[in-house]
Amino acid sequence: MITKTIAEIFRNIAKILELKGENVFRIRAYERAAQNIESSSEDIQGLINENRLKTIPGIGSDLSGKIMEIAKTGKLKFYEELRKTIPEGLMDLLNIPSVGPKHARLFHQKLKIKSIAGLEKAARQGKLLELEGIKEKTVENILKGIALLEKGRERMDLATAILTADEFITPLKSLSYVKKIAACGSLRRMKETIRDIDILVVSDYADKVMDTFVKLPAVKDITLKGATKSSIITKEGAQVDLRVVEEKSYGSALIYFTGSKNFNIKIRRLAIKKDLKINEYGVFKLKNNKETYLLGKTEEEIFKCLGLSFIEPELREDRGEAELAAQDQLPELVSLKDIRGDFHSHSKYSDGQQGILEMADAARQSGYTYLNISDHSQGLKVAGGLSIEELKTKKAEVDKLNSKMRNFRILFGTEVDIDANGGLDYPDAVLAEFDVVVAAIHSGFKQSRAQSTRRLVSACKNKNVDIIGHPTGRLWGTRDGYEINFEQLFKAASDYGTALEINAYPLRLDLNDTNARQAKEKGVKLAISTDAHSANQLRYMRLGVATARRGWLTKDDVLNTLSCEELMKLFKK
Ligand code: DGT
Ligand code: CA
Repeated sequence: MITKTIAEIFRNIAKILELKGENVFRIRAYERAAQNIESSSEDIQGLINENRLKTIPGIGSDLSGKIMEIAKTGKLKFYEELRKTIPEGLMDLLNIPSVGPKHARLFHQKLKIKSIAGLEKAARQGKLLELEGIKEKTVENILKGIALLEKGRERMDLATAILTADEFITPLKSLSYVKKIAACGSLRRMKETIRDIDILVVSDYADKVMDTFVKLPAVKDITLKGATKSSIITKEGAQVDLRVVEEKSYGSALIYFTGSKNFNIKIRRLAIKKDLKINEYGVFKLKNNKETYLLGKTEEEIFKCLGLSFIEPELREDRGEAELAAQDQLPELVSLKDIRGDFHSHSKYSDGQQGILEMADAARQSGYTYLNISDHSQGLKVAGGLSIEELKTKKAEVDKLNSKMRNFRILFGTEVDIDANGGLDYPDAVLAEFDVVVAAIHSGFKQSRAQSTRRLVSACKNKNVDIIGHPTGRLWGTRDGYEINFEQLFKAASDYGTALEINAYPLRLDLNDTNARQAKEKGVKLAISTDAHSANQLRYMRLGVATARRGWLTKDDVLNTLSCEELMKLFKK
């Protein structure tokens, strides 16, 4: 929690300074500090206690003093004062993807705009067009940005949902009168975005559970407090529902509240065919217009009684899984323990937070046997892309580190930029030197569908390219991806033996579940990668694996279930 508070305050300071047109280095310092605090591999509270904050890059005496103040008081005087210097609401404008500080200042000064709602109104009334430098296209992008932002507010990303659920599940789990507890709903199905969090508890003391639940520190408002169901809103604005059931209903309540709704309907129909009734309380036998409880304690016994093999939560979307479960034909889904390495990560050589060795150590601790350090390519200056000269230094370091490693290999890789015409940002001779080449688009998001597809297809054709990174380029809550013709991309990937990435970064999850499933059906191999920019972010693998499972992928469909030796053979195509 403290990490989140500090990072948020520092980010807001950076925003206010931006709005005031202050020195860019000062702004950047706060942003970097926020980022480094979030990605620190050491516990921030621990560092505060031991007075070791200055070991975090970018934290000097000034910022460490400010962090201490926040830790002690929950607030920062400097920030409180700074906030008073600009109208409330103006800062929100900077959350709109296409609005920078220059425009926000302009809107405020010339049109007295103070909020997102005010900006939307002015945009719709054509008032922004009267300002110098604002074109039709700018207004269009602002309105699109506002819509994206609103959409993002309705749902949270999966990583945020997991953390939020943990703030409730961890303290409740430790109570002696909580017998069982689990997250259900879209979170248990690991959907890429979550509207609200559903938690299920078994307890003989429902009233006590409810009392504790609504008083937990993460709670802001209580919307409902009942005997078996309560609902709260967290400080971040997320809704959490908690239900308490009896032990004999746990399995049926799990199935019901895990959903999806369409899956539940399917299951209910199957039950009816067997003269049974299923609801959240159990499976009931119908005889002479009388219902008798049959079972309901576990999901396993319920699936069995309906004549189905166990259906993993990630599959429960009514996409054919119940039909296959009836024939015991469900695929055996890939799981986190099958993953032996990661193909996409960044080090300090480009825009990562840590050095190669620290990244490799973290990967090794995850039980991996390889990690591809795929820093950006030369043209991508904003992300610290490496010149051909710099590649030599990096290669020397990778070789040196590898010579000392046992049972682990650092792969010398790149995330090479695909240019506007489908060309790659290093010549073929340079690309041939890498162990693993990930190729990805980072610009030209507004090109036509045909052109975007051509770019990706041409990257697939290059024999040095092993994987296409974040194939659709979408960044959830910020921008939709470029449009592509998936049929053509899948065909090219399959024809030329190029894998497609499932990028596990929570705001990307790209390819998504449905695209990944289609790709598999066209014979394409998938690579699940985290795109980690810090050692901590290697943990996002879990989200990528969940997306793969939602896409029905088995171990055989996923490249990073192979050993390093197998891969090196495969990539020498
Ligand atoms: P979301 O929108 O991300 O919160 O998605 P879910 O799936 O968590 O949906 P939610 O929270 O509305 O409901 C949780 C589960 O409860 C849902 O997956 C299935 C079940 N459920 C909710 N409403 C209905 C309904 O009208 N009929 C049936 N059969 N099940 C329902
Ligand atoms: Ca839900």
